[in-house]
Amino acid sequence: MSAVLKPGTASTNENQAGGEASVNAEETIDGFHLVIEALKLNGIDTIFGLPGIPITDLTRKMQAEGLRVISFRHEQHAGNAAAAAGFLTGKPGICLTVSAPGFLNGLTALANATTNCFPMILISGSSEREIVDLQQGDYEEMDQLAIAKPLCKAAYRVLHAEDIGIGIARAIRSAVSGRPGGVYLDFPAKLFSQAVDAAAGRRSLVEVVDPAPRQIPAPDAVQRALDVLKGARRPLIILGKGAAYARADAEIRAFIEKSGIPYLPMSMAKGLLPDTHEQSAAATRSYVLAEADVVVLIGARLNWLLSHGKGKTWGGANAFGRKFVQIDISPIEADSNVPIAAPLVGDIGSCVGALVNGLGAGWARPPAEWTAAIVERKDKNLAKMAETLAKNPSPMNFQSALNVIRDVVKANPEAIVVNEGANTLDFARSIVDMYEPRKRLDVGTWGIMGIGMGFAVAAAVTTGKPVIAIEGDSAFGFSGMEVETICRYGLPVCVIVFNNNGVYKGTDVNPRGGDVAPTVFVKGARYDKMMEAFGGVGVNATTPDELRKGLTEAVASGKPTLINAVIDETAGTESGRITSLNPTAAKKK
Ligand code: OXK
Ligand code: ADP
Repeated sequence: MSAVLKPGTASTNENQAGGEASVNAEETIDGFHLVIEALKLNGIDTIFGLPGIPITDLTRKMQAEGLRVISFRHEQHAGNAAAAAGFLTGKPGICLTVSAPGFLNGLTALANATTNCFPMILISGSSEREIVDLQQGDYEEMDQLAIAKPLCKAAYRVLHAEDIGIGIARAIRSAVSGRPGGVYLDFPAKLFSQAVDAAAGRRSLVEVVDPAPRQIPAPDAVQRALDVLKGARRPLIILGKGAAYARADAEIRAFIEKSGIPYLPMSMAKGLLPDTHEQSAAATRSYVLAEADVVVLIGARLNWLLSHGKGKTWGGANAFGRKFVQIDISPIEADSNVPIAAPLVGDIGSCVGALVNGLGAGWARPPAEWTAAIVERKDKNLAKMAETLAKNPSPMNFQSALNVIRDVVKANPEAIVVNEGANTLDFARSIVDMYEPRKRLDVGTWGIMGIGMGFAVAAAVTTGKPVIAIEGDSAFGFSGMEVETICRYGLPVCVIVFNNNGVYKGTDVNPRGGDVAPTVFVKGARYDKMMEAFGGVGVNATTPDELRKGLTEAVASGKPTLINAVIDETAGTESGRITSLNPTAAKKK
């Protein structure tokens, strides 16, 4: 039932003086149900959240009305799940939290989603406006809207039930149109019990038409990009997670294969084309970045992950004259770090499609000396990697454990990989090949820790595919309690904790004695027992064979599993491959 009757209009015969018609005229719908109906009208079927005042009843009613409600143990992970769901489905992921503290817990995920250009909506209940605004000390008093605003793409508050439809429509359109991002929606507690005439209430709901409209690039901008590209001797394409999000898989493949230009996938663009593709230059990243004379950025920003497009990574003084073509939906992204010779503003499908058409029959593939030099270096690095992976040290190191996961992902290319940590992240990125688009979720633009279990839950819930979460032991700690959530919903998630007894490694020593060093954890911890505590499968793997058996069984059975992969505690580098960002470590070098 999705409507309520106004107080005093009970549906008994004695009150129905006007008969059936007058009862219908008196029928009302409350805020709870308007929210639910507005979400359903827009194709939202899953809510990630954590119940409590004032949204507990909303979660119950949502479930009763057929929405899937996935309840977490901490709002940050519900928020991360919503963000990942947004990336994976292209619809805004919804996170629902209580007021002030719950809202704040969800805010990190909202800000991270915005930074990553993932569409999500954080809906938080809030306390009584009149008391909050006069700062009279309400239960969980906080001006949530003001706090959320600088951390997301848009923020709205709905005060009247008849505005719920518009509020939700604005939130959806804001989250997915243009550059996607996080949106905050503030629902004061009183909103939920407000009742309005049912027919008028339903008429106020909005089904958003074309929420993420295509944005066609200007023909002169396309021509400019083609002209720059045609002058290239050493062209390179960089695919970012925006390219994965855009679902322009066919256009991107056509552009790469028709142009013959080597490409480099950013971490979450891995699999857009299989990592084994002959034009992938991932295994010779430093070389191509330093040498390319024309770089086509497709849904990738020139931020820290690409060394801001300048400096040593890009060949230093040799870089003079390099030109960038940048395809992005945001018109203000170009020139953010270095001048962009040919900005191409529009949605990736339309922009890349236009470039494919523009290549024409007369297109000359890149000079063989460029592509051959890449292949030579790439083959050398692949051979070196194969040699490393063939080793079987005892205890396991990152590479020998990841070699197993590499094989299992190859055999199960539909599996979704979630990856966080420092060394665990950096080694996994280059060792575990991806074969299909949008199968890799990781720490993204911020290098954030704590996304692991939230992303894993979202991946399992939205796709139903096996999920393999490759987790550093430190990274896992941020969201570890959500293994209960994974067990509660019986999700096909296998968590592999790379346990080397600490952050980066487990061998740091406090020079003064006493407490252990800040980077060290309990030695020999058994993370697998955490999964067993909630009825899942726990595996303690000390060899690649044990890891292979545990992971293969987990993927086949779909049972929640946690594998404690025991890694040499001396293995690992401070901050993995980004040691240079760590001031102390950099000085030591
Ligand atoms: C890549 N490579 C390979 C392969 N793939 N060799 C052989 N075979 C294969 N398949 C080579 C590649 O050419 C590089 O060598 C090297 O391996 C590393 O590749 P890659 O792509 O991983 O590149 P790099 O330099 O590590 O990438 C830069 C980066 C990336 C910044 C984009 O590091 C990144 O996404 N980092 C995220 C880090 C992060 O967020 N950490 C979390 C914070 S940790 P060369 O010789 O060509 O260079 C934390 O919180 O504090 O420490 C903290
Ligand atoms: P990576 O970290 O993988 O390099 P970034 O997050 O830096 O990727 O870049 C993603 C970029 O993709 C953002 O600048 C964003 O505006 C852009 N983007 C996202 N979706 C689309 C789309 N559909 N069309 C065009 N650009 C998009």
